[in-house]
Amino acid sequence: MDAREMKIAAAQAALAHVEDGMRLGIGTGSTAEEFVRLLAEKVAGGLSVEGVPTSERTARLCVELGVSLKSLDELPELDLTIDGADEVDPALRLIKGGGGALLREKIVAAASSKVIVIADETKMVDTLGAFPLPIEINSFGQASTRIAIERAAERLGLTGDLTLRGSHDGPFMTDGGHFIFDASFGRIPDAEALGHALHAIPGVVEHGLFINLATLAIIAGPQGARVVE
Ligand code: ABF
Repeated sequence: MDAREMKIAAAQAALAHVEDGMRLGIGTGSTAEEFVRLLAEKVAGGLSVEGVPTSERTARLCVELGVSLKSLDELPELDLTIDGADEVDPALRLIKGGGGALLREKIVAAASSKVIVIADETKMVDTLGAFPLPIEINSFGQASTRIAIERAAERLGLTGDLTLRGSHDGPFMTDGGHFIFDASFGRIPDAEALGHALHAIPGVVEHGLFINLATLAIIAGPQGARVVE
């Protein structure tokens, strides 16, 4: 199986958890997009679900493929969300936000009774942190927010570069109009403590540590998909 086939295998296994009539959070990223394609086939075959997308990018794909959408305000409580991740540890703590949609992803996940993470096995790690942690920030006062993040991380024994995401055209802007720092702290032994410390900084809108949100993960490898819960 190549990388894309593993993503499809994880997405296929997740589709088995989708039932007729469900209110469904729909994730962002290439693995979630494989899920949307498979879901759209089921919808074309008669499955009825109402989807809440976690990004404008996912919303566009759903519309293109005929998956019916509602806003989270129309459906404030969801049965199930299916989304990708950048890293998954054995306790189902996640790093998310590589795709830039972490704020909506976290709001949608928190509004869901169940959250299924779909990923290929390269995303499984013993300890989070090899993937730079995305931190969504308000653009106002970004230099002060940077210093506050660095100091908070240092108090937890973490150091590393914070890179403002973007290109020569300017900073990357999230669907909510914010910026993202990608923080290369390396291994994060206490993700809960870092999460609390980041939330205490006024300029931090949200961070990509997803703790106590995932119900189970479907991890696909060359031999097929397995469930971690
Ligand atoms: C979203 O997409 C993210 O939270 C994560 O950053 C990314 C994973 O993308 P992919 O499935 O393309 O690796 O789920």
